[in-house]
Amino acid sequence: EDAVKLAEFEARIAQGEKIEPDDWMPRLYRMQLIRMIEQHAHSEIIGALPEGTWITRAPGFRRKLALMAKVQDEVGHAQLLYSAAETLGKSREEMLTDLINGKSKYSNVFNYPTYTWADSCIISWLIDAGAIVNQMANSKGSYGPYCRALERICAEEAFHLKYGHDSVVFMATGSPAQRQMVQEALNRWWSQIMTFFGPSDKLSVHTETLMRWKVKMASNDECRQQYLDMYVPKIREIGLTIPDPHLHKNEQTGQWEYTEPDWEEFRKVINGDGPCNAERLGVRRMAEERGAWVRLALKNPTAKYVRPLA
Ligand code: BYC
Repeated sequence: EDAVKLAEFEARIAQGEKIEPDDWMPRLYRMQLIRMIEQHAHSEIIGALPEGTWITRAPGFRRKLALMAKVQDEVGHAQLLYSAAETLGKSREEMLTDLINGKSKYSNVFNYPTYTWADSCIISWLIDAGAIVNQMANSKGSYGPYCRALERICAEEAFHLKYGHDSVVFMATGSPAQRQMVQEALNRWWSQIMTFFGPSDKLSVHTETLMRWKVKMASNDECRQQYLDMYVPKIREIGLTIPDPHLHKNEQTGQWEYTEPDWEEFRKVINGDGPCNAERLGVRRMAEERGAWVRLALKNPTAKYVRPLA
């Protein structure tokens, strides 16, 4: 009976139909979607932290306003994504608990520090650009709630991209000190940008299954190649140097060639052992503890709860 259902399910996907929460789906499809959407949601709230720490130190009122709005959007994306994942049967509480306990992953790139204002500008432009490449592709995928969340997220990300581009161009065309600061930030972030799309297709575990079911609409390497096509010229156009002497487009294959990122470091970082993992999860844990009384009060307005001292 399941074989018949599976065939029907795969036929619907092949025809480009959307799968909705109450439709039959294979257990593996459900589990994979929960894993991916949950990780994506966590990436949004943890991703708010490296940029968020620059709100108080933003250079000027306009930049502060724009960054505040951007960071707020990222947290809003997490809300949309947690709601999409909840349609598959895992509660928000469970997801947040798995994040805090280190059981669930989130994007590796947010485990690196933002030393200067320029680091936050590079994230706003070039990490958000990566997110758009990945999410525009996957918004055409098979699971309705995830696709709808991605469409809305991409619309907001497109605005972040403009803000990020403007901030980077401002520095890259500014004083020698500003140019140096933004170049140094690019030097620090380039390898993170390259790993953002996940391991090479040879090493990727889930791509094949996820592409068959149209959860992923492009492989990790396809997204990376598309990104390089779109952004290498834009980065060079403003006079920045990409810190990879091997980066070039092979005109015969039409593929970018580059120094392979350090996948061993990547493996460590996604398994909890990066420069800022403990700090990032520490902040989340604190937020959970401080917000516990609110959640309790919402559930049970008459409960007595002693709010911990800040
Ligand atoms: N970081 O088989 P693979 C944002 C894991 S937020 C960490 O290729 P898959 C922003 C992977 O989970 C937007 N882990 O996996 C926010 C798997 O481990 P498990 C972030 C990674 O799923 C605030 C293992 O490696 N975007 O932009 O086929 C401010 C094997 O990999 C990563 C998303 O979350 C990574 N980079 O493909 C500013 C997009 N890559 O689970 C900006 C949604 C791989 O087996 N996610 N792993 O233990 C995806 O599109 C896919 O999950 C990935 C990976 C392309 C990331």
